[in-house]
Amino acid sequence: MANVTVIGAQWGDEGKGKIVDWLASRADAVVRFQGGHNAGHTLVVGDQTYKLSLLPSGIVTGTLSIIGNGVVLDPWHLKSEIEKLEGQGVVINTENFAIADNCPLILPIHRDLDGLREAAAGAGKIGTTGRGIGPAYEDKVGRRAIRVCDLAHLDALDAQLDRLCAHHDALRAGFGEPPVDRERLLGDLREIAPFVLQYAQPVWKRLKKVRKAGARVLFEGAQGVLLDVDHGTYPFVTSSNTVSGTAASGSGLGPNATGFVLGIVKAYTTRVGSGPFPTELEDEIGQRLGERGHEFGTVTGRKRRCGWFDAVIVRQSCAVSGVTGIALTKLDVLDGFETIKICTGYRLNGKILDYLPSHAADQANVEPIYEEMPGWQETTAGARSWADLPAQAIKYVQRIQELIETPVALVSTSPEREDTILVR
Ligand code: 2SA
Ligand code: MG
Repeated sequence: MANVTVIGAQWGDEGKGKIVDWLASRADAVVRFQGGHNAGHTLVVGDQTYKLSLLPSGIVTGTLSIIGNGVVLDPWHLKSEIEKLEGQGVVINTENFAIADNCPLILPIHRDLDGLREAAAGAGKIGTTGRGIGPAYEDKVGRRAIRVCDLAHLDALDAQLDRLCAHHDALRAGFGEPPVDRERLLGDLREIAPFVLQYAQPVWKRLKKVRKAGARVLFEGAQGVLLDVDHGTYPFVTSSNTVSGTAASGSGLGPNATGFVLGIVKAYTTRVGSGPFPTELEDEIGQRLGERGHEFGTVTGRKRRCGWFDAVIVRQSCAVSGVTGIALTKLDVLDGFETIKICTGYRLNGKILDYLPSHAADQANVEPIYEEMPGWQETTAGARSWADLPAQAIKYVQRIQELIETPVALVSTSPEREDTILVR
C-alpha cells in the first residue's frame, strides 16, 4: 500500500471511521490534517465501539497518530478524549502520538462565540456542532490565534492576548456579553499546557523521517467535500478545506505525499445541519433510511437528514478532490427497497445541469432528475466478496461508478472491520 488520503465525498458521516480503521492496520502513520473535534468517527472493533472526534483513528490500533497543523485543537477536549480512550484500554504515549506545535488552539471564547452567533441567527443558523471550530479558524487566518507552541511561552503572551481580547471583546459586546476574562483564560492555559506540550513537536520533521524510512502514511479527512469552505454549499459549510489537497498543507508534507485519494461515499445521502440538500426525502422513505442507517450525529446526537444517492454532487466532489477511487459504504441500508432512485442531474429554471451551481439560492432551488432501478430483497449486510452480493446490488454499484466517473475500490457492508469487499 502506498500513502492513502481518505476524504468524505458527501456531507460527512460517510463511514470514514471504519474505512480509516481498516486501512490503519496497514499503515505506519495516521494523520489528521483539518477540522477539529467536530468530526465523529465511529470504530467498531470486536465487541468494542470507539467514538473519536479529534484523535486520528490509528490511535486505536497503536499506529503512530499525528494531529497536523491544519487541525484546530481544543486542549481540554484533547485531554478528556485521551482519558476516555485510555479507560477503554487504548495506550497513548509520546511514542505513538504527536501534535503539530504550530496547531492553533480552540479556546472557550471560540465556543462562546459559536453558540452566541448560532442562537442569534434563528432560522438562518448554520447548524454547527457548537465546538468553536469557525471562530478558531477565523483567528488563525486573522493572525490572532494562540498556538500549541505558545503554551511553552505563556509569560510572553501579553501582546498576542491584547490583540485576541480586543477582537473578541468587541464581538462579545455586540451580544451583550462581558469582556474576555483574561486572567482566567491564562490560568486555564497554564494548567493544561504541560499535558499538551508533552506531545508537541514540529510534526513535519517526524513525518519526513518516517517517510524516509519507507513508512506508509494514511491521511484521515473529516467532514466531507460538500462542507468544504470553498467547494461546499457555502455558507452552510465548515470553516476548513475538506478536500484532499489539504492533506499536504495541513500536515507539512507536499502534494506528492498524498498518494491514492480514497473518497468515502455512502450508498444514499445524509446531511446534518442546515443548507441545501437536493435529494432530501421528508417522507417515510427518508425516515426508513434514517432508522435503518442509525443516522444520528456522533458528536451532537442530532438526527441526520436523509435522501437518495446524488451522483451529481459525488461526481463533483471526486473531481475537485482528485479522487482516485471510492469506498461505497452502508449498502445494506438499501436492502429490501422495492425500487431505488439515483439523482443523475438537476433541473433549474428550465435548464438541465450536470453540476451543483455555486450560488446558495440556485443550490436550494435545483430539482433532482431521477433514474429508477429495481432494488434487491436479499441482505447484503456482512458480504465479504463480490459474489456474496445480489445481482441487483452489483448493478446499483456499477451504475454509481459509471455516473460518478470514478472507480469503486471498496464496498463496506457493515460497521465491522472485516466486512469489506476489495474490488480492485
Ligand atoms: P462546524 O461545527 O462549524 O464544523 O459546523 C459547520 C457545518 O459542518 C457540519 N459538520 C458536520 N457534518 C457532519 N458530520 C460532522 N461531524 C459529526 C458527526 C457531527 C455531529 O460525525 O456526526 O455529531 O453532529 C460534522 N462536523 C461539522 C455541521 O453540521 C454544519 O453544517
Ligand atoms: Mg461523522
